[in-house]
Amino acid sequence: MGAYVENCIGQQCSELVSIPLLDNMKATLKADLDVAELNKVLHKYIQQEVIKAVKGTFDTQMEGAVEQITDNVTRLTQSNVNAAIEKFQDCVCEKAFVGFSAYMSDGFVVAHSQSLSQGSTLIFDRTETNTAFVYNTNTGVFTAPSSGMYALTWTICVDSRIKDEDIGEFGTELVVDGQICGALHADTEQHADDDCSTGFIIKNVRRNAYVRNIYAHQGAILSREDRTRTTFSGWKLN
Ligand SMILES: [Ca+2]
Repeated sequence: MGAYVENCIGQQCSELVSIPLLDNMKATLKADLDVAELNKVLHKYIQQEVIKAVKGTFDTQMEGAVEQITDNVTRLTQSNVNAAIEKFQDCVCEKAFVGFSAYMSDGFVVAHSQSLSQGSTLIFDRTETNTAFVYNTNTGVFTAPSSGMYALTWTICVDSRIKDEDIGEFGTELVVDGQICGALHADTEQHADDDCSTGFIIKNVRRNAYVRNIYAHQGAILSREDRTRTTFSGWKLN
């Protein structure tokens, strides 16, 4: 071997390594090994380990980044969707019609008229329109589902053919949130000559509204399908 080491030339010498050995004489021997193949294997092994380590770190970081981006996009998208839904719901609520249109029916009006005394609430027992039952046909009170500007109108007709002390005369007033906001009077003095009056108001309503009788009446309110109707209506403006 010694001869091989000594005989090596140029680059070939770098592929040799000298290892001290001991023989039975406990004298140092010397072995020269060719490690060229081992170097190649080690080089390849180290290269693979480095690639594996770098790739592992890169993949982990990329997975984290992708996850973060996905979360952000999901949150942003969800936020936009929720905002769009709320806007749509607000829009739908704002545009939903709120109102009622009530009248006194044929079979109800005469007995109801005769039961009224000063301060009694007029009851319109039937409705053509009554969104979410805002008008109560038992109490005669319209309850605003939300405060805001409302249009309110009522028409009172008196019957010229029904007589007690005299033929038809009724006085009424509109009460909004406990305050008198309008009044009207209908009176006929001649048989077969009915009389009607209409009141109209635009008013901010916070709680409720109703029509009440304001003095002792004569005869009966007129509300007949073959002649005319006595009505009370209201609707929200905004
Ligand atoms: Ca009269």
